[in-house]
Amino acid sequence: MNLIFFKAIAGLINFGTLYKHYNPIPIFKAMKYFLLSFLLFLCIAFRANAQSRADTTIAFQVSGNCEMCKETIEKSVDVKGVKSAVWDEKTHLFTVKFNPGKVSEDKLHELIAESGYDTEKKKGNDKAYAGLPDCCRYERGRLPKSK
Ligand SMILES: [Cu+2]
Repeated sequence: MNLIFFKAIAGLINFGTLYKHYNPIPIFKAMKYFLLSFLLFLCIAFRANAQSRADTTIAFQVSGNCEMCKETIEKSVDVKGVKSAVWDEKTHLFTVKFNPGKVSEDKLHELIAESGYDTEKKKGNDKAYAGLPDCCRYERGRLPKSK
């Protein structure tokens, strides 16, 4: 947003300077063109902004066993930008809705791994895994697939 305002101000200053030197068209016409192009610019800028802030939903595998795992996994991604997070005990599929402008996909993997659980991309933290209750000691080494 700062850049947008900087550009808008720079545009205003440029306009004034140019107008003094060339005076090619009546001032009202010039103002109209300037305002129109400025509005158009704002529209484009806001649209680009809105698009980058749209929520997205992804799903990936996270190891785990039970209801308690579900709680730990889902709570681990309770950060700004995450709208919903559901881990399925049977399929081990973790479905998360989040805002990519506020939190990255990699960060989500990181957070889950920190809580002791393996994800498709990141191995769970060993210390955190050792601290899990017995029922939650899932079989390790099945994930991550990509490494
Ligand atoms: Cu568990």
